[in-house]
Amino acid sequence: MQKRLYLHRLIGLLIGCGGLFLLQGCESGIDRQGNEVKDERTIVLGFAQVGAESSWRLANTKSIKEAATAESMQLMYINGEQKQENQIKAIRSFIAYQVDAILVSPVVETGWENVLNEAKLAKIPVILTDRAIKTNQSDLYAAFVGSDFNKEGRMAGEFLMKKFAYESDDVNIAELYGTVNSSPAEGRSRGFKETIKDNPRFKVICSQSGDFMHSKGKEVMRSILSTYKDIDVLYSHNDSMTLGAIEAMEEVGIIPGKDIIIITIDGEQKAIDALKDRKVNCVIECNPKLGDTIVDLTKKLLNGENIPSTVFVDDEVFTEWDDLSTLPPRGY
Ligand code: GZL
Repeated sequence: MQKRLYLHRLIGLLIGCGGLFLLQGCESGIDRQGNEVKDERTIVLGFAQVGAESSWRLANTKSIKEAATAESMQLMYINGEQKQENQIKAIRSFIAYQVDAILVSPVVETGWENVLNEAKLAKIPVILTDRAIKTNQSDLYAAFVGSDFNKEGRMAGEFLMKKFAYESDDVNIAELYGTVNSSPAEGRSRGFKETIKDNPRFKVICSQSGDFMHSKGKEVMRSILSTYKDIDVLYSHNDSMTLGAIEAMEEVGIIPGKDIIIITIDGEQKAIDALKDRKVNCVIECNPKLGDTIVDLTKKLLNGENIPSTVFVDDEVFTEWDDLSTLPPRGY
C-alpha cells in the first residue's frame, strides 16, 4: 500500500477533524503522477495537543514544534480544542498517514484504549506528552514525559503549612480545580490533600472546576465568594484560573495575597508578576518546555533504543519569601 496518503488528501482528512492542521519541516513534494515524493529520512510525527487554553499550553506547543523543526522532523500538529473526540480523530488520521510516532497530551485520563490499540496494531509508537492516562493495559504507550503532578500538589501543601505554622485557627481553603478527570488536576488535588490531611485545621471547604481557563476561573471564584464568606486560602490548579480569580476578588474589595492567601501552579510570567506585587503568595512551576526531551526520546525510540517509561521534568517553587529580583523572564 502507498506508504503515505497523498498530501492534499491528508490535509482534507485532517481539516475534517475540526482541528488546526500545520505541516512543519515538510520536505515532501508531489511528483507528476500525483505521488508524494518523500525524503525517506524525514521522520514524521503526529501531535494531538489538548488545545490552546492557557499561556502554559501555548508555550508547551511552541517547545515541541521548535524541537521537531530543529531535528528536521515533520510535525503534523492538531489542536484538540479541549475535546477528547478531536484528539481521537487526530490519532486516527495520524495512523492513516502512517506517521513514524504519535505524541498526545490526553485531555482526560480515561477512554484511550481503543484508539491506542489501533496505533499499536499499526505498529506506531505513542509518547504521552504533559498529561497521563489511566489504563490497565501496560503497553499502550512507550513513555510519559511531563511533570509529577502529585509532587506539585505536595509542594503546595508544604507551603501552606509553613505559611500558617504559627497560627492555630482553622484555615478554610477553596480549591479551583482544573479540567475534571485530567491527570494534572487529579494529581495536584491528591498531592495537596495527602500533605495536609494530618492537620485537621486545614479544611478544603469547596472545590470547583474552572477547567484551567481564565474566564471559568473568574466565574467560579465569583460564585465561591458569594457562597462562602470565610475563605482564608485559594489553592488554584493553574495560573490562568488564578488570574481570573484575582479579578473576581478585587471586584468585591478583597485584597488577593492578603485577605485570601493564594497558591497557584504553572509559573507563567503573569503569576510571577502577581507574586512580586504580593497578590499571590506561592507559585509552583510546571515546566512547559518539554520539546527537547520528547524529541530526543522519540529519536532514541525510533532508533530501537530502550527508553525510560516515565520522564519527570523538574519544577521549582517560588514564594513570597524569595528574592525574585534576579529571576529571568519566564518566556510564557
Ligand atoms: C499541566 C498542564 C496543564 C497546565 C494548564 O501539565 O496539562 O494544562 O497546568 C494547562 O495551564 O491547561
